[in-house]
Amino acid sequence: MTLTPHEAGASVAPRDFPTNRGGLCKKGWTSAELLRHPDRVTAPLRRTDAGFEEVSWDDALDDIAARLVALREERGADCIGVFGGGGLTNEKAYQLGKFARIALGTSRIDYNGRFCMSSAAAAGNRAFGIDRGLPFPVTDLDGAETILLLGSNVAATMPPLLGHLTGARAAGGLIVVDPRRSETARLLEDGGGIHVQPAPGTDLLVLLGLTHIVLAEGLADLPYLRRRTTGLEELQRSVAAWWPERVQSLTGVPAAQLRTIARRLAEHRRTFIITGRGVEQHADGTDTATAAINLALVLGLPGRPGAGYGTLTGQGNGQGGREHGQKCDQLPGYRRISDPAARKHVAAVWGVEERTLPGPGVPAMELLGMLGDEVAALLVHGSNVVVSAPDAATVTRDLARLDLLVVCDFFLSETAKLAHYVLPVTQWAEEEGTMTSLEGRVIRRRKSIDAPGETRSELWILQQLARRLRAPGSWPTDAAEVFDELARASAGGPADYSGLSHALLDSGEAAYWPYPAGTTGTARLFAESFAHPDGRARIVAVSPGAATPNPGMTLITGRLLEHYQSGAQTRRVDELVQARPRATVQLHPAAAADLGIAADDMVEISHDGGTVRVRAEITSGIRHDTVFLPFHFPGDDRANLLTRAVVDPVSAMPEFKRTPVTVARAEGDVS
Ligand SMILES: Nc1nc2c(c(=O)[nH]1)N[C@H]1C(S)=C(S)[C@@H](COP(=O)(O)OP(=O)(O)OC[C@H]3O[C@@H](n4cnc5c(=O)[nH]c(N)nc54)[C@H](O)[C@@H]3O)O[C@H]1N2
Ligand SMILES: Nc1nc2c(c(=O)[nH]1)N[C@H]1C(S)=C(S)[C@@H](COP(=O)(O)OP(=O)(O)OC[C@H]3O[C@@H](n4cnc5c(=O)[nH]c(N)nc54)[C@H](O)[C@@H]3O)O[C@H]1N2
Ligand SMILES: [Mo]
Repeated sequence: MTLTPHEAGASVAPRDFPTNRGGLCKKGWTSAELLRHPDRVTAPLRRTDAGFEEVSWDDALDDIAARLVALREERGADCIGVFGGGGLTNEKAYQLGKFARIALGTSRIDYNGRFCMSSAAAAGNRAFGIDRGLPFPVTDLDGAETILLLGSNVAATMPPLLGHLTGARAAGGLIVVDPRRSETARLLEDGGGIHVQPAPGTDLLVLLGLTHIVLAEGLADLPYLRRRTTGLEELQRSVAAWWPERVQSLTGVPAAQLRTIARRLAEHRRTFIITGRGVEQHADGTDTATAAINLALVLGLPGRPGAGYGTLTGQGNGQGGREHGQKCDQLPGYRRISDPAARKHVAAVWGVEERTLPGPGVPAMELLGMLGDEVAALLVHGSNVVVSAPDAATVTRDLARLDLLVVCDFFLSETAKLAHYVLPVTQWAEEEGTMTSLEGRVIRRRKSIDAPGETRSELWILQQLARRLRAPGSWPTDAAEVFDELARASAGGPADYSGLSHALLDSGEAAYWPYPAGTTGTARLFAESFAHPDGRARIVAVSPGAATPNPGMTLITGRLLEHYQSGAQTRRVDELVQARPRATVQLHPAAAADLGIAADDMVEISHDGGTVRVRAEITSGIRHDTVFLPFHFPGDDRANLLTRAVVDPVSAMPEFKRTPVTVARAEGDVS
């Protein structure tokens, strides 16, 4: 039986989660439309010379499996790549990691969280020994007097979170660090805080400057530092030379503003430091997040009631998606695949010999860089890399060089259009499962309507392929059963879910991981100790390296309220397309005047062979040396035609937010 979303009661009602506060952003209100959208793929598709043709599941799966087996025999299992997504449920993410390792036998799996959470995750693991985006319930923010929000535009990207910032705003303590007067920075126009506008990519210097002031003015929490951290002396040495005037000359942030902020952060006890993609998606993103953590540690925030440090995880399951084995170096429970004890434990749960598990693979950009060469086949689950990966032109070219590209999606995304096979999968309201929120809370997702046509759950697809590949292990399609196995596999790991089950979550209990069997979970981390063996946080001294501003114009990229990610979904919702049909570039009036560009002129933005032509949106809300493009649009509007595969050496996060570009009025434009 097939019900319309309305009949099934699946219209998107605001859910009653504390992260949500009954609010739902614009894209949320309209997402029910996507469940029965005419563009939905509802049968397996095979590419032929004449375009896609519908085929039966058996034909599709038999052929895919046969081609995978042949490639594996000829070239070894590592010639097969798997690309996952942070939108997958925990169950699907877990099963995908297991499928790669024991059904395909490949080490080459990674996922789009590499573009999203990897720098903050690497910094959190390094400093605290654990990576949970917010190590406290999001409602803790409600009582804040001061929140330093770096590179995050929550007003557009996480509107439900705004309710938790009103306390800090009312106290005059919301500090937004963004080269643009973003929607979030605009909240401060009626008082309520400070907007700091550094040159793109210089946040590390701003943070070193703030830490310098805190230490120099005797504002540090020395008893906390002595008792709970290691590495203070090295930090003192590393920030000594970053006096505020020097920071000002490189970042454009006035020294007086830096002093005001440092004092404000230290004066109040209820202080939070929060980072977003704006400071993390850089070639020094891990060090910048580390500098934010160091500042938090110097102020004694992590673990102090009503205070803390955190990062705002982005995708639907951005937190859970990074815990259960989609990462190239990871086994479930956030364990390292190179750790012999973890390998032994997980191999036993999977019913295979430890020696058959592959070792670490390569991170996303390296994996995409192998397409058509070392990697001959790619399975994509929940990412639209043609639009969202840096150096998109190269990625697009190389996808077309694959012997086999299989994309599981609900729509013919720009990536799916290049596939040999597109396999239609269920959407959120059509499947059971769990997601883990940005505060580490595991939440049930329930099926409320049947999926259309021949659509299948990814758990079923993985089972069917595993059988055809004669894989060891069990491949249940019931999400509750998969969750139980995930829970066992995670036992003893940093992200321990072993005390959880669908039944327990169904009881409505607020469940925060780590949740080992026999406990009731962990709403707040770090109250007593950090997750390193000695219980102390590591202060890792970081230095700016090349973090000086670009001499010319710098492109930053990011999001609009109306669109989601690569736009594969939101570009199909009329209301959103009408509101934002195409990309426009934000440009400061002074820069526009210098370049002879007027509002709505066609502008050419170029870097290293890549060019984007879009209309100009002139706004005084951006620095004169900076331009902004949203990355949601396909074709020649793709911001990622300009970004390059430069990555952070620790996290392998690409640099999405600091591309040197030239900007010019497009020749022959007569608008
Ligand atoms: N509407 C909407 N909401 C979304 C998404 C979406 O696509 N659309 N995506 C979701 C996902 S996956 C994520 S990860 C989150 C991301 O959420 P955010 O982190 O809020 O998103 P971004 O727009 O990428 O970047 C935030 C801000 O960083 C600023 N910025 C750019 N460069 C720099 C810099 O060098 N320094 C500083 N300090 N700031 C800089 C930009 O101007 C931008 O305003 O949003 C989630 N929510
Ligand atoms: N220039 C620039 N580029 C960026 C960023 C930036 O700020 N600037 N941000 C980066 C960030 S933070 C992120 S998270 C990425 C996001 O970019 P992508 O990884 O491309 O993410 P989505 O657009 O959400 O793509 C998800 C695709 O999977 C499908 N999908 C959704 N759910 C499922 C599912 O359960 N199963 C399957 N099989 N498919 C599903 C959707 O229909 C869609 O086609 O973009 C990154 N790229
Ligand atoms: Mo993201």
